[in-house]
Amino acid sequence: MKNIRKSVLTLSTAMAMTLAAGVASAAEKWDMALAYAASNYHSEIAAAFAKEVTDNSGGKLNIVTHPGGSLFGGSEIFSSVRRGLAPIGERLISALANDNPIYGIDSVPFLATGFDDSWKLYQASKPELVKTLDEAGLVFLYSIPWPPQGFYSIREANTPEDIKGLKFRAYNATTSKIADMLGMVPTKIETAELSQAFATGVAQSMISSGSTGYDRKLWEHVSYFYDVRAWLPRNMVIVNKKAWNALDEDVQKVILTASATAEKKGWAKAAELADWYLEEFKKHGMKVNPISPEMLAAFKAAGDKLSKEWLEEAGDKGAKVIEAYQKM
Ligand code: PCA
Repeated sequence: MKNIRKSVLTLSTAMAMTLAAGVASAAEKWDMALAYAASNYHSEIAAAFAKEVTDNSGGKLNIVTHPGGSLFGGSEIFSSVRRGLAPIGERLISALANDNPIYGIDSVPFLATGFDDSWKLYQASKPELVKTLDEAGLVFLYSIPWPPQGFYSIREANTPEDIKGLKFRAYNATTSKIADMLGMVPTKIETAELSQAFATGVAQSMISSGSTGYDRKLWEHVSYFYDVRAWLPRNMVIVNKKAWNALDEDVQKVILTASATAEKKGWAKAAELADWYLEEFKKHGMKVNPISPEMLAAFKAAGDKLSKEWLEEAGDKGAKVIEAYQKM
């Protein structure tokens, strides 16, 4: 009898322990897909965001980041989050411009070329961006810019003649089209494959920020960086709407607070690092120069055409956003 009671007791204790463990491990795990290097500020801020959510959600949600395209490659992240294959991810917004022109507004050439204007353009376009994402089954969390975009070339580029025929690495429709207009040969390549592409000669030029060239040690393959400041593209962090709706309201609040923190840090960090990257280029022997007037004129002529094209595609909605931006 004594023995039986003991084993019953043991059993109920064991059950209670299992239950408690069950509650403790009930934290949902979200894998967060990131395309850029773990050491890039976008990824570092995403990691801090994930930690803040994990720490503050009272054990209900654990977000784990996967940088460098290790969960999904950059070009797969948007559709993966839409389809719920990943509940959360970060994507370069303008890479989606073929889906909807509103995604391309931050890459309209020479529309916003510094951080202050870029912030205004973001604020002016945010309601339309959030709405477009909502219609696609996504919840928008935050958006952080890349530093101003410059031109990388293996050849010295003083005149448009100098760059004709160069193989050009593109990351969105705008960069592809500019390359075409300037007689270069564009190919889309994600940053994860960038060093390889330049090492093997698949790419010989590109438009990007100092940040991406720094992450991929492009000084090993490219000698010239021209500080064009053509635009500041942004990344955004998005959540699958079904996954979002399944969360308790208090967890949603924790996420929104962490998003606001991440965004604030991200804008400050991008501005702080913009010139630093270019100094690092110089230290590694790259020639960093302003763009020549002739080259700038060529970029601006291509930019004008693309701006007009964007306005036509974006119609009334686009015109309203531009108007709001210009009033800010
Ligand atoms: N880096 C990213 C997007 C813009 C940027 O500065 C890239 O080159 O893919």
